[in-house]
Amino acid sequence: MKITFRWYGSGSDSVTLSQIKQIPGMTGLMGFLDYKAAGEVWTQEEIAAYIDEVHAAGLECEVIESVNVHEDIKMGLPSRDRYIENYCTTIRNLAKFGVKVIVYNFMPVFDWLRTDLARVIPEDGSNSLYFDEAELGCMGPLDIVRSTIENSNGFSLPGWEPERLAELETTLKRYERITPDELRANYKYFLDGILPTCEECGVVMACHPDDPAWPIFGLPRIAHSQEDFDKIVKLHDSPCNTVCLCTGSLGSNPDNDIPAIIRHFGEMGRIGCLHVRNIKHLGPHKFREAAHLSETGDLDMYAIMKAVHDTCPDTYIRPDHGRMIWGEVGRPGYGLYDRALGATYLNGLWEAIDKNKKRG
Ligand code: CS2
Ligand code: MN
Repeated sequence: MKITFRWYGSGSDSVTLSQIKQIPGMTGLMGFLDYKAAGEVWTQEEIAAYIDEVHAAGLECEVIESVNVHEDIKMGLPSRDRYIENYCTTIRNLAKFGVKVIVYNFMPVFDWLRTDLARVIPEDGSNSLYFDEAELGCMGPLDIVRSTIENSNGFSLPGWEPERLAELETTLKRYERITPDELRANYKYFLDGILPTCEECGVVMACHPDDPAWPIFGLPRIAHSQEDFDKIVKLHDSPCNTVCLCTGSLGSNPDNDIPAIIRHFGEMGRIGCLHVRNIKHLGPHKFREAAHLSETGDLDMYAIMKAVHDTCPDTYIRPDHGRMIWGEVGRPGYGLYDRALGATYLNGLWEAIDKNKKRG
């Protein structure tokens, strides 16, 4: 297992590479060029500038998260071919710099969605990302976009890039006519277009689940359960067609048995990487992001790490979103302290599982 950290680039992240390097056991990043709009080619110069800086700090960059998929591809518009071609060029360019896994998602319009980016956790006074569908009830998509951007402490948020949201109303209208099966057909067209390039360059695509793990605003969503991902991996049967198994996203729905899902796709060789974090269920369609420690949430982190160790031990893992603790101000979910604690905890679980197994 390689433990990694998400980093948005100098100038765009409150956390520095030297801080990341000092987290025990940290091997590298899940890297991101946060200024690239969905559909644009990532040039070799741009990739080199980012990756050279990461390497100079003594860290690896074998995973990229995300290369976002243009909305025209998801909607199946004629312009999709041009964007798929661009995507293939980006894959080739990233492969030249040693990138092995590309994370992406196929969620219409919104990436992750929360109703509060800094809900105080009464037990300890820290705060974290929070979702309550009842609060969403009185908010339309435009209200949620406005409040998410206003409350992000001045940082851009992944999945909430202004250019993606500029034509929100038109896009939402178009999706009214797209069924989940049609979205899946568009997804297959995308995979058929890019996976031969991935196989050629040795790059694995890893699909991130819908977050939260159920439909919202009546949009078609097709990636939030084991059954959904079974369909996805079959859309184009290739070892390069894998899952980015995000425990917190899938875990927002208590019906998802996370260790079982990890075993299922791990045994199939279809886990490209994982995001490991905990979640606290507070009621139907209501949850907050918890500290990584099992007892602070509802996921069994030992069972999760054991499932990884048993079925896909060579994978990449990053602690996912963290709480804001110790007065830190940063991009919601992406501060230094709680994610560093998370990484350390995951490493601790790993060491125990590993030594226990070796001693028989
Ligand atoms: C999520 C997503 O895991 C996360 O941090 O908040 O933004 C995720 O990076 C994307 O869905 C991957 O494409
Ligand atoms: Mn995630």
